[in-house]
Amino acid sequence: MYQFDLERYEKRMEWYQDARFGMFIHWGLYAIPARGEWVRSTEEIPKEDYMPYFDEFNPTDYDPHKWAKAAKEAGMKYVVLTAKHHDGFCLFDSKYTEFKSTNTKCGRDLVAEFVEAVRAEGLKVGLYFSLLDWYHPDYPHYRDKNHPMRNNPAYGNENRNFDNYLQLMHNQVREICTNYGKLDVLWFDFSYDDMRGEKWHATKLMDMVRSLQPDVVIDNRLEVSGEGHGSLAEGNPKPYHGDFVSPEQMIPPNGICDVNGKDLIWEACVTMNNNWGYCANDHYFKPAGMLIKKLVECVSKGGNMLLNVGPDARGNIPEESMAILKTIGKWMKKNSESIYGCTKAGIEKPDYGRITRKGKKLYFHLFENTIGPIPLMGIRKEEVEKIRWLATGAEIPVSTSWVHSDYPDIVFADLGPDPVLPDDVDTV
Ligand code: FUL
Repeated sequence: MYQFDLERYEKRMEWYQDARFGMFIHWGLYAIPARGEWVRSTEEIPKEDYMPYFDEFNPTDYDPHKWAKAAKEAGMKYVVLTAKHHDGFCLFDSKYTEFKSTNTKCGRDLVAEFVEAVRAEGLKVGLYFSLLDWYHPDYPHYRDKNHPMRNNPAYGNENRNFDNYLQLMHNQVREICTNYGKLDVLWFDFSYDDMRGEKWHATKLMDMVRSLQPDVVIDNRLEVSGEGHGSLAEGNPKPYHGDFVSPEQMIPPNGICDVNGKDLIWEACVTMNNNWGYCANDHYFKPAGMLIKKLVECVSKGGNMLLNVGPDARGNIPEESMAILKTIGKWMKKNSESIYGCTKAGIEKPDYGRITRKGKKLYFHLFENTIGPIPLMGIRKEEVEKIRWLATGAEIPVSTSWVHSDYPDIVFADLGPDPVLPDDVDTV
């Protein structure tokens, strides 16, 4: 049986923690109805009414190189694609189902093309895999309160063989861990009610994954859901059941730590609008400046951010999302030094923004106008070697007031040898 190896764990998490910023991609048949990836459940669509999307699916514009380029230009370091979402449709050529992209008009193994394209851009590659499967006849739909057929009396519990389902699920995980080269991230989704951990035969599954992909970084949802406080309330990841905590649509107030106060590795997944999958009527996109600040916030609390796009049925990332990615990329070009390889500063956040840190460098992110001259709190004046604007390298006269822009500007403070932190509040 697989043995948890702390040293190996720390090693495999290095790139992931340095990366800090990744792209999530939710894409599947649900891009056609264009009402989000949960459409089959929220609208309780029976299988026969969902199958026309399968018959129709033909993403003629699918070019994962474009996606990978967009991620790279935005400063993202890894990309995670939904190999299979809750509707059960596989974007890969699984030999255990007929419900897969290779059987649609497009006839392509979309995952194979995706992993190749992402690697070609020099990015790390990840696959999302749903533990739920609303297509498989043996999936325990009677336990899943979100199952599309939950209110259909003709859909009883009889003749459901859960072991068959588990077999399929494990087989498909084996396929994605075998047929697509070295994976960097595996993103399981999700546990609910008593369906968690050993109900999925998690230890067995993890043993298999680790034997095939010893260094893949795995989320914690074989054990927990992503709701609320990023699973903190539900317990921390166990060595067998995940490498990082996966808070969804929220940033934990103080990062995430275990019961002993030890920092845990985490990643906040975040939508650009209000849906993961493509949603034609959802134009409520968050401003790019806000998303940049959220990224900074994650890093300042020791976490990653996985920002989502939902390509449309032809395979194009929506224009609004592309525009956001471009703006973020512009900011990252000048300021990514304050993101990659950075973490908590160990100093309380100032009123005007957030602080990230890399070794002896502190990055004071200015989210808004400071009231007066920029106060660099929590460090002693004598310990500061130099203070510069990160984007230009220009010296900052100590009394400078900062002028507001929509995106965070950054003062970068280089500390001299052996700085003592945190310490008396001092104003530089
Ligand atoms: C959730 C899923 O149900 C959503 O559809 C989405 O994939 C999100 C990242 O995780 O739990």
